[in-house]
Amino acid sequence: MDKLITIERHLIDRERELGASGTFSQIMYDIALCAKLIARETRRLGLTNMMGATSIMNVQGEIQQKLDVYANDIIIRMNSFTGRFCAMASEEEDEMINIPSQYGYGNYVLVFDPLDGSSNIDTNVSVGTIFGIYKRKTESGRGDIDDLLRCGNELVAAGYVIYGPSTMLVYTTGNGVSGFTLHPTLGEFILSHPDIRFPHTPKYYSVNQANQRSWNEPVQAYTRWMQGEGVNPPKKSLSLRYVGSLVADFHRNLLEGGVYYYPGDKKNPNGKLRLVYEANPLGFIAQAAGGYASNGNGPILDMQPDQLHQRVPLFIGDKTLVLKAEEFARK
Ligand code: P6P
Repeated sequence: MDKLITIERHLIDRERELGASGTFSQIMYDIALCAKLIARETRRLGLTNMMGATSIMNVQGEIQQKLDVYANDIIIRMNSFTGRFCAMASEEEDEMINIPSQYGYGNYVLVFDPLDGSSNIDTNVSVGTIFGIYKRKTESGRGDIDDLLRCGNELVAAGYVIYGPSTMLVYTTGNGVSGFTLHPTLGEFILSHPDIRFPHTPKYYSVNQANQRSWNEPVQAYTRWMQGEGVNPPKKSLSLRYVGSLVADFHRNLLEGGVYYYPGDKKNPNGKLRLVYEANPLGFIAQAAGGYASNGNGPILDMQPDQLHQRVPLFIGDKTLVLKAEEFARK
């Protein structure tokens, strides 16, 4: 690689372009540092006492993995004292996260899933952190729930970190998607994927087909269409790739072309994924990369959340394939 552009350099260049104050750049540095700290633990998991589960069940009704707790604590601690945020929300926290008053309150809001797919972590499958950043809605002081329950269209930035064979941080401010790879010896995130866009021809569809019998007929018909049945199926036949880790599936589909979907079913009509800190940030990234995110009937990013942990059916990735899901739903 002839020219090393660190995430710091990239952010400074963007700051100058936008005439920004620099606070956003500072936020991204802090998130990048959290990613480095979490990556360090994921890389040596089998050699430390961080493997396995705690005895704690989170608000999602899932047993917290030790690394869930570590990642959550790191992100909260590293972003509380900076005075850049007025409120935060995490998949691992029942309620909104208040900023201790001694740290001061900033004009930004952070929503995040500290370690998505963590049930895979002990088997060395890629997992990820998902984050979204808003400007505050309330005027000043301590933020409140209205700062957190926001439409995805109001995001000022969103990104994810994928802890895989390499650690990558991918983010957008809505205008282009940039990917950075953590250099293992320099300890810096280096620009490796300058302008990520969904490829024109998709290769994959990602869904847990074990749930197929519990889907409604439009989703079953959509899946059969994916497999080449019905009218005008995909020109290039799609392969099924499903990791069981949203960030890993989303990242592969973003780079190689494809769609991920987790539909509702008879038991869980709103599916499994959460709107505020999973569907919205990834939907914002998908849109910036020429893709689309839908709840099966319309844009995820237009939805007004009414609860912090509300779930939403999610179809995300290649725009044509996601729009096709909406077409099946209308039949
Ligand atoms: P299932 C991980 O728990 C997660 O939220 C996503 O990362 C992943 O795509 C999905 O759930 C897997 O769920 O029901 O297929 O095991």
